[in-house]
Amino acid sequence: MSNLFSGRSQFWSRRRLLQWGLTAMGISASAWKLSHYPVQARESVRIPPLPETYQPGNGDFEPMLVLRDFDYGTLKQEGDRLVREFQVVADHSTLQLNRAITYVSWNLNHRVPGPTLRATEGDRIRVIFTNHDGHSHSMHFHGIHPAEMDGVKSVRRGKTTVYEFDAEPYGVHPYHCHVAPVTRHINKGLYGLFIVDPPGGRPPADEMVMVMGGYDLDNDGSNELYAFNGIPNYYRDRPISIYQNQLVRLYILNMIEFDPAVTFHIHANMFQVYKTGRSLTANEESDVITMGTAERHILEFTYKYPGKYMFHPHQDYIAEHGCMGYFQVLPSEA
Ligand SMILES: [Cu+2]
Repeated sequence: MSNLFSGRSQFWSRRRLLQWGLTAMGISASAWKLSHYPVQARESVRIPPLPETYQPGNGDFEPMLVLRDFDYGTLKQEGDRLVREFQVVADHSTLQLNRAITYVSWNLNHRVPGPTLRATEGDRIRVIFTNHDGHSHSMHFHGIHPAEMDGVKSVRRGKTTVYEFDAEPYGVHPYHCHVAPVTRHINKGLYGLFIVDPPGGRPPADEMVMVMGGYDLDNDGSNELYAFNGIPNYYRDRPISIYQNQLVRLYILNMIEFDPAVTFHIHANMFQVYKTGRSLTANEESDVITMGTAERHILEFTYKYPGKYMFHPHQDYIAEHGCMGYFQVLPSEA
């Protein structure tokens, strides 16, 4: 953990860890801050503290923080219009994927996935995108917007471009670099989630984000490693604490290139599926859902019994090469 704060993402890691009440010297069981949560959710949702034994990873960013980190941007009043402004920087950094393998990722705001941008349907959003990487990149959003905001034009090194449009429709949308070869730019780490909340919001829940990605380490057109939120096996080695009998809302996105589709499965439970986040009532109930590349959903579930439960894609090769995690369900009275 000595190099937790090393390198270019020192600012991000330190700031985030401090913000969440953690320190580099010893991760305590301080309560997670709820400052990023919508007002209606803050009052009734409890986020478990990190276990006393929690050890941060040795990389540039903490997937445990990425999990519940939502970027609502900065609100700006411009005349009679309110604009939600986001800052996104493309760059490269070396990820420690496991004890043996380091990998130069191309990423946004020094993390893989990039920031989870969040707005409410109808908000005017402005994304100020600056490219500090040596390669040209862009940000292409899914959702509805004018052609000139579609993000398929390259932004060269040192240049800034602005994407501005109304957030619509409500749902869960990916964004990703759209510079050719797109597969490579996505595989290197240039993707993330754009959550558009319905005007009335959703019921309170412990909300979290998981983005599934792959790493083609040797450029052979297939992935050797996979991950939830950037680092292989992170949540296998550091289970995600949740509370028994409390609703979990999982925003999940498959951005794995080369494999045509993957599933997502949770153990010992069922989830409600809100396809593409485009409805306020569930479309179906299951314990396994199939997603092609760029498909995403909201999954809601509540664990009835305390204990430790796996989640993973049911493609076992992918699960056994990094896409593996656990929920640690704590008794509700804990
Ligand atoms: Cu790119």
